Amino acid sequence: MMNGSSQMKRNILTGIVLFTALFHTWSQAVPGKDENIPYLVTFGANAETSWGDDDFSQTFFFVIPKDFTSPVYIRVYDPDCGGAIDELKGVFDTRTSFTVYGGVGCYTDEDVQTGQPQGNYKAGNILATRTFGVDPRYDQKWFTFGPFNPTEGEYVEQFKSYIIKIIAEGVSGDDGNLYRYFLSTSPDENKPIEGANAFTFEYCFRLWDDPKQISVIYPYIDDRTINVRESNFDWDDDGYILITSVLRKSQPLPVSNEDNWVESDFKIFDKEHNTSLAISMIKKSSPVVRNNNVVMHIRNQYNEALKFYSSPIGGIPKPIYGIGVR
Ligand SMILES: [Ca+2]
Ligand SMILES: [Ca+2]
Ligand SMILES: [Ca+2]
Repeated sequence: MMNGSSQMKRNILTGIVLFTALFHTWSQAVPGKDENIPYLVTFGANAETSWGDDDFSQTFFFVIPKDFTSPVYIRVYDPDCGGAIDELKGVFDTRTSFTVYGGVGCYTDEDVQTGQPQGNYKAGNILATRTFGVDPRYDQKWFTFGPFNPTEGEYVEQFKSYIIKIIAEGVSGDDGNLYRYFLSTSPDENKPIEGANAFTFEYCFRLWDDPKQISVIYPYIDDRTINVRESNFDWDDDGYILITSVLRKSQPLPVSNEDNWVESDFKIFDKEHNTSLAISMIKKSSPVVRNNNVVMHIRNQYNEALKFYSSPIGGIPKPIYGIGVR
């Protein structure tokens, strides 16, 4: 049991570590460049979960340092569902809404923190919204939301930053909408903001078809975390999921197959606090699994969702001891 003042010290310390780490990032592509993930994916509300999206909703948060005071834009690549990239079932009849939120609660509301599209997960003020069906104007092209003043987001002292939320939701239809985001200083091109970052609590994305491509995601482990439960959905039994950290070389996790969740628990070591884990996805070479959409989340011992940052906090973890933790 910790007393209030030592808990406060730890919170301040965590804040400083987070702030320092966030401030050294320079990447607001979602998925991030160190993730090597081709696309985010959100299916229409009438899709079957066996196609790889468990809830037809995906929430991301952009973190903008408070010292950055110029307008920002949220750009969406291929927001429409049709044409070259998206996943067809029957005919393209899927409509996807993208809604940008700011203001009090857009991040701190407790329902938002669950990472699930339940309760008040849309908390905050709507800053912009648009729904896309088949639209050749935006096929393999960028659509830009904004400008937004960063102060329209929710200020979060722990991050010394404003947070703006975007929710993609499959309104209707049964196809898969593939897309990407970029937080930019420009409406016409992708120009990153020094020190900004992005994160999600539950990640739904497409793996590459090429089995040589390894995608990696990076949950951040805060200093309250003692145990975690990792959960993956609809992995199609596609090879291996390996955990690497500052302490562990590679620890395999059980993988899901078709339309099911698989969970596993593991202990977090003290030296892993305030660092990122790397969760690497090694596809099997044969038979090659194509169009594999998957979902992943990770929770601590309080059942709180941990954040996957697009640019890993503290950088890509390299094992310092090289322990092969099983
Ligand atoms: Ca369809
Ligand atoms: Ca699309
Ligand atoms: Ca799948």
